Amino acid sequence: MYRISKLRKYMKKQEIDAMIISNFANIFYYSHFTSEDALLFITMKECYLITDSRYTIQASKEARDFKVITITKSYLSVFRELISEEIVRIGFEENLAFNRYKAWSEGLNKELVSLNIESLKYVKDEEEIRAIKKACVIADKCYKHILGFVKVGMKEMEVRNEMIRYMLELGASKESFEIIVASGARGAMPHGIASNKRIKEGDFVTLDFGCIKDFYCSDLTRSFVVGKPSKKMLEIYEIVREAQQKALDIIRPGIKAKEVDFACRDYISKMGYGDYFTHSTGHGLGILVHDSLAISPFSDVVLKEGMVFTVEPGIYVEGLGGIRIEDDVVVRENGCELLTNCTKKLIKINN
Ligand SMILES: [Mn+2]
Repeated sequence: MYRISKLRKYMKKQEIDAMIISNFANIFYYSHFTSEDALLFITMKECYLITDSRYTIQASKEARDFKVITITKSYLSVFRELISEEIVRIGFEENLAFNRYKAWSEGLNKELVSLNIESLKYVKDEEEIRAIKKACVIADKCYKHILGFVKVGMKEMEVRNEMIRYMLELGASKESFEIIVASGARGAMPHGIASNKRIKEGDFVTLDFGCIKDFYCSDLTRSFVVGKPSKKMLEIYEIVREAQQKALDIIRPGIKAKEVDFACRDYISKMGYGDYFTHSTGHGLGILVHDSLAISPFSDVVLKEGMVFTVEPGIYVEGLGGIRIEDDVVVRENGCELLTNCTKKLIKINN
């Protein structure tokens, strides 16, 4: 109930009497219900989970702190039954589907207020960190495995398929997003998902991947080389690795997210590649692979113990290729703990 009391504290501050929750990540976070076909309705006194008859049994088993209501006609008609006189202002998540917003604002005759409740999930509890760690261990093992699998002439897509197969074999429920396998010049696309391109001698290959375990995500990136690397790419690799280390070194409670970003960015700029680091340094990670915590030049969020996020600087040179190194970390009392631990030494595959 700790998560619900945090939410209620926030509702009180915003003068909200009840909150409608419709995003899967939030439904799961507050209720432990594992399907997205539901809504939560949380007042200062009660917690309701509204779902249809396909999920009634599952909901009563999973969402133990919630009263389960089986929908018969529509969500609107259930709300009408639940909403008493004393409920005046009702909160909803900012990305509520417009058709729902329209139906409920017209049908309820109450003040509906859009709220961003994402920051309530930034700090993870130990149960969440345990799940993320499990997902990270699978990703680490997958990296090690795939280094023994990749060969010159193999298609990026074959690498992707093997990564998915292997992570499932290790107990992942699925990949946490579409896997990026970007080799050679394709590496200059930070989000170059696997294609039918074959990996050539001399190509750097960037793998960006992760899995879902116990409903939590991992997100890991490594670049390695097949054959002999060019001098330029070797130089870029070392700059990215050093930039990432600079960010990891300054992470601790009390500093701002943008300071972590600047630690990477300033070093990359100093080394002459500032224009080639084209994205933020990292993002929050949890039930969603990208949560709204941004480790970017614009983020004034102050780091707290228990926050989990990625640190992933990269350098991308069109026509040449790209390098990115990404780890997942949790902020601890005196610094940060790495959740992903596979090697960052440049791996050269020779076959
Ligand atoms: Mn990432």
